[in-house]
Amino acid sequence: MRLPAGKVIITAALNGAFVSKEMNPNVPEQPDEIAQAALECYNAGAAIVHIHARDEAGKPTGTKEKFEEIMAAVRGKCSEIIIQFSTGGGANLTIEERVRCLDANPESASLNMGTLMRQTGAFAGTPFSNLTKDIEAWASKMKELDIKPEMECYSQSMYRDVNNLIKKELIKPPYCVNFVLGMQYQGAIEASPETLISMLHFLPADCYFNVTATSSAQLPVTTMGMIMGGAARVGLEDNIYYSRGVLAKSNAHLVERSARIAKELNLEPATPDEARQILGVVKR
Ligand code: KMH
Ligand code: ZN
Repeated sequence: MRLPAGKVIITAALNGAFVSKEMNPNVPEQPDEIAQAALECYNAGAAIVHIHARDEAGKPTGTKEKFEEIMAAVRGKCSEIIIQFSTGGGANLTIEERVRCLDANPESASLNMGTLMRQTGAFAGTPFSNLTKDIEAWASKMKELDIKPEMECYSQSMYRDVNNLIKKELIKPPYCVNFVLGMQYQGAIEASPETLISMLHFLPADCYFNVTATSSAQLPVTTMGMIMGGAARVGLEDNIYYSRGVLAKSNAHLVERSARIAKELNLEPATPDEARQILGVVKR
């Protein structure tokens, strides 16, 4: 399903679990840094911020208290933007820790639609586990709490679980799918024009699509997604560079460029309230 004509929805993925200040000193980790980044991204044209929590040492954490702290900090600086918490968490978190963020009552949360295997780094061999029974349980909890799930699909195979949730009415339309392309996990697919077209071709009915692409594919593949009627996710979680060898100065640096390109393509970035209306996000 395409976004309304002339509109695009931009998500800023601020920090993720893997990127660090050593890789790019502008990655926001602590609540006040995350809040400042959210404000700048809102001013640059983002309607949604996708957030992972870090502890004081910068390691991924899943405590309700930390997510509440982040929520209060972001709301204190930017009351408008849609806050999406990650239930992907980080490789060091248990399945229970990953979903505790739902108790902090975000408007939206990511919902990963299948199991992948990490093959590089310190957690090589640790699965990114998302079994159907867990996906169902998390979707039910999000439905109960009126939290809009964004279904993260790393390949077309994950549409089986999307269709399962739709069939069992564990999610409410309109549905939101994020194509996560180019992850270095076993089971993921590349970020390219061909994979994007294929993901779109097999997308189940009544699903809006967002496009995430890693590293140097972020700009071209998310731009292609906008042209095809999708939303775009940019930010330091997926790409720490602005251009070859040049680190991005901030998340807003990346959002500004995508908003500028969108406008050149006659696509107006949706405000958070417009995005809520389009995607069926319940305002807090
Ligand atoms: N960085 C990827 C694993 C999530 O946070 O739930 C995609 C992602 C998933 O953002
Ligand atoms: Zn994430």
